[in-house]
Amino acid sequence: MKPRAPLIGISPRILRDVPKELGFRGKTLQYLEQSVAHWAVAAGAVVVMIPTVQREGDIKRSEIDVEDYAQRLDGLILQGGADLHPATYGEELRACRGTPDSVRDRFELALLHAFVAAGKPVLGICRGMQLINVAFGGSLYQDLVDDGATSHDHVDADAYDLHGHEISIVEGALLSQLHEGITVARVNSIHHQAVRRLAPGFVIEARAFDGVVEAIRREGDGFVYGVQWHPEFHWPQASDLLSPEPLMGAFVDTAARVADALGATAN
Ligand SMILES: [Mn+2]
Repeated sequence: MKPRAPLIGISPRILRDVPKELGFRGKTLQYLEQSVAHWAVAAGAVVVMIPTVQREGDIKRSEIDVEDYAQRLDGLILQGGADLHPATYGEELRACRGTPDSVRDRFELALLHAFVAAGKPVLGICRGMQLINVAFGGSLYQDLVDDGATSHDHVDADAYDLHGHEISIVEGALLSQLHEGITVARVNSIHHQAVRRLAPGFVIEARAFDGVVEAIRREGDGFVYGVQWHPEFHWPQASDLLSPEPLMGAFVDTAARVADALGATAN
């Protein structure tokens, strides 16, 4: 029999003002960007999206909670997206772009804590990494340039995922181990915020050439990892960019190992 593939949940992006030509008048869309899913599928995972859970739903109060997802699924990927509301790290809204979505913030924070409590691996991409840092007590630059963290733009609206920069990978970091000890690589860059105060219990795995934090990992046995770039857009083209496969491989392998261990305990 084919071994059971790990089941990975991806948190949704939320679109509240749906362009007229798509239909769905007055409705809210929850969606995932396909390359995130394909990246995980390519590493051997079965992937589902996790729609937001509203205990006080429009139609009927639900007893389903984030814990149900954390129990059933083997790992969580937090997608990129709009800025977190700075209230999540105790600041007034100052330099955010776009409209923060507190429903998404609350839902993803709850999901993250539920998966971590269940001992399941979590991988955060861009906003997802920022959310991980905030969830464990860190803070963000609301805007890297406005806040004086760097003079280099980490986002270029026209170039989008063709905009990038070099990173230095910390010696001995997991990311370095996954890439045969390399210490320099190139990644895309589609963000104007980043980690300011690192959350307690986390280590920095990589920084951009200008010092901006680009990858973080929670210390200890679990797998809670965040990258500031979008590895899913590195695949399958761009050969000069850091391969996204080792990191996803490590995440999916951890999900499979944890699932096996929990299964063995349950039997
Ligand atoms: Mn960057």
